[in-house]
Amino acid sequence: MTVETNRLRDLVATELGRARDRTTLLTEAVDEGDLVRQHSPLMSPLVWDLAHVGNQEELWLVRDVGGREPVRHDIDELYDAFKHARRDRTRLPLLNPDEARRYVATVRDKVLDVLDHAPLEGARLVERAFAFGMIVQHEQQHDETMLATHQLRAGVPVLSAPPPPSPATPVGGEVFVPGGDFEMGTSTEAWALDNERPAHRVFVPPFHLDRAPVTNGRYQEFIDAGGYDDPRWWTPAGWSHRQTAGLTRPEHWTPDGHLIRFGRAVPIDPDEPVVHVCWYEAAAFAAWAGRRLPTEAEWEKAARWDPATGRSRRYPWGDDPPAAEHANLGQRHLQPAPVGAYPAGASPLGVHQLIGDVWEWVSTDFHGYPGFTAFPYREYSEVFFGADYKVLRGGSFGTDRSAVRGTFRNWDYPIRRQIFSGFRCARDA
Ligand code: AVJ
Ligand code: FE
Repeated sequence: MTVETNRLRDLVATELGRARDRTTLLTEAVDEGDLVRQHSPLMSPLVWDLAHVGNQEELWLVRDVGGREPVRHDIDELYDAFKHARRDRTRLPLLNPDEARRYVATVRDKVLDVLDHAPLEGARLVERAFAFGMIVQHEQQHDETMLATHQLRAGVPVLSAPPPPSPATPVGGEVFVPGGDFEMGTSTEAWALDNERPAHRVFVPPFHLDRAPVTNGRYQEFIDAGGYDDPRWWTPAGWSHRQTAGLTRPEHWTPDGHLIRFGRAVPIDPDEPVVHVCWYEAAAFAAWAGRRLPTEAEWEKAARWDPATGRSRRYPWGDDPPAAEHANLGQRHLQPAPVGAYPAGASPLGVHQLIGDVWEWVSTDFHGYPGFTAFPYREYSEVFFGADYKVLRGGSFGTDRSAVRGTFRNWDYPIRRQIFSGFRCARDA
């Protein structure tokens, strides 16, 4: 067995363990009632996420990769995300919290055994570990979803974390991104998901992009200017949603200048990126400001294109994986950091906080790139392609580093704001 093989096994085991530590933290922080309760019709009960994580791991790693006997084939249907809507899941005969914990632990034991025996040797070693990488990312994605559920939970606060770093001076203004081709997407990033592939050249006309995400302070100006009451700034669908949903400010803002964060009322910091806004609010703000949302290609070019070499980087700061000084990721801090807090994470053009802090809405609908092939299942992303979903980029403070990269694509309905969503603006040059 080669050194690389051993190192890869160790890496996979470590990443699986890190994901499970996060899952454990999010599910041990609350009592039984909070695990089985529906905190919002938009979310699953936490105990569903827990067992679903184990069930996907069983399907993909124990059964598919390992060729082992099912642990519990009788529960597949309960934890199939396409079978029951989130709002209906509390009414299903789910595993109770103890059963769910035992189930995920049993699955994990088998997976570590499968990992020991997996044929992770020879050429394209890392690619062959893709199924493991996908499961690591899947659990981390659900950990972010569970964090969003915690944000919707009522009751005494149970989560806390140290505050993020604070910049000497907030970053503002915009940068110019010259027109020209760049390489979008990837064919080489080992754990990139199907929708990030393949790499392809895209021509992007010259444009200007905000150095930082739109802040609470700027967003407050939009509110104060009557932005929520002026249909001029809203798309027709956006205005109709603003009316029926009665939107007047970001979710979790109170009328007296506070926001509720994991159960605590805190003053709204004008230098922090605004979070919990939907695509329609983001687009309305941009129109009011005389700007627009960036396209997905613009966002990725600003995040990856290196003007010195013409190459696309893995991350804005280079090819090294995210470290603590680069980006606010991984639930280390349970809030976005003020703009300018991560100078070491800026792109060569001087764009800050593209990775981490808040997911950024872009103007683009979720589609496959030219040459897209669904892998390993159509259900991961292909079934969501179309005009119903808008793309979000860059990850949030709730996203783990294993589940975001310069090429990573998230998507959601344009009305959704329970996710950790913000945005930045662009304009034509
Ligand atoms: C990529 C965040 C849109 O949560 O619906 C989790 C990730 N896919 N389980 C989602 C996912 C299957 C997905 N998002
Ligand atoms: Fe899932």
